[in-house]
Amino acid sequence: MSNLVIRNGEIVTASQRYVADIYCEHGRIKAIGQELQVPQGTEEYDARGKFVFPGFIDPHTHVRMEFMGTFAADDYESATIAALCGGTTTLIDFCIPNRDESPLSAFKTWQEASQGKACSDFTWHMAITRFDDEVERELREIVSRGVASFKVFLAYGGALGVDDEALLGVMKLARELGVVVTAHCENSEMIDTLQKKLVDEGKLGPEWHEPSRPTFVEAEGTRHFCAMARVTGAHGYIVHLSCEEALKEAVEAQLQGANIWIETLIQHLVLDHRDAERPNFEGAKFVMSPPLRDKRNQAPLWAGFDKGMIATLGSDHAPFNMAQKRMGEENFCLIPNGIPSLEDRVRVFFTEGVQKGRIDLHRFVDAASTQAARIFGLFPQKGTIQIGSDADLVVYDPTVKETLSVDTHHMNVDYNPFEGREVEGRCALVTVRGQIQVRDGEFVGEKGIGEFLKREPTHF
Ligand code: DUC
Ligand code: ZN
Ligand code: ZN
Ligand code: ZN
Repeated sequence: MSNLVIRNGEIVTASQRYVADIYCEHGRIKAIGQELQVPQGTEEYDARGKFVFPGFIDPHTHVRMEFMGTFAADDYESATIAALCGGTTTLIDFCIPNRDESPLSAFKTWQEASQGKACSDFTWHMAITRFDDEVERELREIVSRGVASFKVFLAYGGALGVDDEALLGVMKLARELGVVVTAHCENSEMIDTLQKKLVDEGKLGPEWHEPSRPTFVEAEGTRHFCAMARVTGAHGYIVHLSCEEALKEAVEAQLQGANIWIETLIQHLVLDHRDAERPNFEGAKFVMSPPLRDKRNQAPLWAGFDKGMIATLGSDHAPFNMAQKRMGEENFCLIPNGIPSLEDRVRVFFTEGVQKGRIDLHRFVDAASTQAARIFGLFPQKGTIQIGSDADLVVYDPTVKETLSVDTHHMNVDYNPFEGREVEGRCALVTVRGQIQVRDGEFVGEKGIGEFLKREPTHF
């Protein structure tokens, strides 16, 4: 690997903005300054007129996932190539054991799925679908191997969800070990009841998915999880918060002193329930959980980013092809939940957030990169531009306009939820530890170089 100097770009981090050169050596940022002298043979890139951002971090993806009777359509190669083309240089996937599988067995499965395939760096949140002495022993082992966050589902009771006893056990363990508990906050039993009622009434199309998991059910789950965080003192992270009602619960808990961070998804910021009402089963493309909401929830979510109550932006990338979505053609409850959005998360956020004046450039970088690094134990190796950090850099040309489409995206899925939407900006150059992986929005790099990132617990 040759060394690289990126000259004259406008460097933007969560707190700084200035024009300088960045010299990368042996995978790290070695020097930042004006007219840097670099060794002979160093590759030069002129970033004049472009932004240079720290590589973006997606704190929530499902690259490998067995779910609702099928498998997510990407693998570590296709997902990380798509991620990189869109500026994401690190992703945090979920390692999810089946109900009676041991955590270490799932850990091995995720290792095998990723090693030698990932083209960007990655790590996992360890999901807990059962809690007993054996699981607890193995979780301690997994934390010692560098996994500093757990995941629990309050939803999906039959398959993945945990009851309160298990939840308390997990959160007490997390408190002791200093790891963050991430949580899907929707009440499973309430959803079962509402789904059954709608199905009995013959309401079977994708447009009934949202009414089966209304905002007050998510708000209740959110409140419940926040109370658990207060009781145990554990650090909690609410994934994919979708609506104003749940936001109010989480913010109230923050004000009461609970250690709670909030993540929202790009889908919830720009798509809405009308998308799930499209005719001819097209609405199935927009079935995910929590569901796309009424549009009036979007302004409070943007304000939550702007004011710092919401910490991070995720994708919840969960790619299912139309043939898989059709498993639920007769009954919306059987439509695999998920929207593919790993590739487009950053550019849609930039376009709708920064360019439309809803958030500033620093908050954009903070929410799409820095905060995830801080919360999940990757900072300052990832999430910023400073001497000693990994040289994961995105040179972003805001003057290029592109139209998002299934015809040009790199995700291994046969539709794009943002089809026809114009975005401002393209990733002119993307590096992973100093290695050029993307030029002008296309993957030009080396496959399989992605590394598993070991993380230390930091929340004591
Ligand atoms: N929600 C989704 O839409 N897909 C994957 C899992 C989840 O919670
Ligand atoms: Zn979820
Ligand atoms: Zn998810
Ligand atoms: Zn392409």
